[in-house]
Amino acid sequence: MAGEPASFEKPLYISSPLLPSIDDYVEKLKEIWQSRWLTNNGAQHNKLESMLMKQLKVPNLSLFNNGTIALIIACRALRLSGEVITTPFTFPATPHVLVWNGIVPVFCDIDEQTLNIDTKKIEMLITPKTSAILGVHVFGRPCDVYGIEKIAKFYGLKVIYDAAHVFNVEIDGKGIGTFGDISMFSFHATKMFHTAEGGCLTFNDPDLKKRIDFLKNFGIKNEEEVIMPGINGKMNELQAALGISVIEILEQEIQKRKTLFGVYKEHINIIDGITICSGVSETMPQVLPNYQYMVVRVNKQIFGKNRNELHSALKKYNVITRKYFYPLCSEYACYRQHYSSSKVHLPAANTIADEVLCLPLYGALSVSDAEKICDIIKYIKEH
Ligand code: T4K
Repeated sequence: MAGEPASFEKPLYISSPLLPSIDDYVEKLKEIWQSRWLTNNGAQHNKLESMLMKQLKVPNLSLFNNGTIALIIACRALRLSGEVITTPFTFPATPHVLVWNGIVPVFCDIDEQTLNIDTKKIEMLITPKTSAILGVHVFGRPCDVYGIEKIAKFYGLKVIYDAAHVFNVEIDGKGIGTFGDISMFSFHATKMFHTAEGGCLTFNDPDLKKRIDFLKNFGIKNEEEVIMPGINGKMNELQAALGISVIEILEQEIQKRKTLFGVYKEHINIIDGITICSGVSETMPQVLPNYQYMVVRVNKQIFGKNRNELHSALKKYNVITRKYFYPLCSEYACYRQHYSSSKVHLPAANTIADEVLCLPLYGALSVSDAEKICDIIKYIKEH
């Protein structure tokens, strides 16, 4: 049997931002300096908006200073109120944006395979106060978009998707941002495509564009008219220029991640008790994947150690993993008292939150690093 693998010299994190050459970015900064135009619909902003419409295959798109503000505005733009059915297995931003709109989040259990909102359990949570369903396409796996659409149509509900994890994903050849009424993409530094901080909304209804753009710019219509209580959600020129530089090298990053994903798959699938639960599985041939995250589930009975033990053991080898998404949002002090937060109603979400672990995946990771991480996991299992 092979000996104990050596620790990594420097910590390996779950992600490392994709950075263009500094010279390329400086060239774009020079254009900004010359224009003396730093924000409010500048040239870089408008260029990135059109580039992203093509990249994401969507008919309408509005850029934002971050994904959370974008999602807050999506709820406003659709005039949501009362209750919105969502998932507890997500980043805190998802339920928080509802509360910032005076809406009560109602947590629905998740599907064991996709880790997304369980379509079969949505209908029983609908009340006269329900105004929408807010799904999250977790770790690159799309929600059951057709099933959700059917329910929403039948009950007259709006559909919003938190698409923070699915940049570039397509379903049946269509950009994932074309499903539902509005989708939100996050461009945070930890995402495959990023603008350091940033995000966007995508939508099919062209009439929404004006309302969304008013809402992200204080509701200002012109010098003398403010027509709604908007907020400041604008992406500035420095962010947009970074996005343009990043998009130019994105394809290479996707290919590198694809290779690494394959390496993980080859080595992890043979470790008993560890299964990959991110990206697209063989059962989803209609989905174009994006390789945003490498997330595994740890089955204690088979692996011999639980998720927390693996998380701590990996740290000793300088592999800094994350327990996304533990704890569940339904366990936060601000949501724990909600009726829908009861563990009895969320069995799958509670089981999965205790078993998931996010491993390093980014283009700058080498194939041998990915192989070594798998060897370390094997070694931890055996000792
Ligand atoms: N909805 C969902 C489903 C989301 O996942 C998110 C964000 C949102 C909504 C909100 O979108 P934004 O408003 O953020 O646009 C990170 C990100 O900050 C967050 O954007 C992301 N989801 C979430 C899944 O991950 P943290 O608190 O875990 O980040 P942090 O700082 O611990 O970073 C993770 C690792 O990445 C670090 O261990 C090291 C590495 N890293 C991080 C940064 C910031 C770098 O190497 N360089 C960096 O600049 O939330």
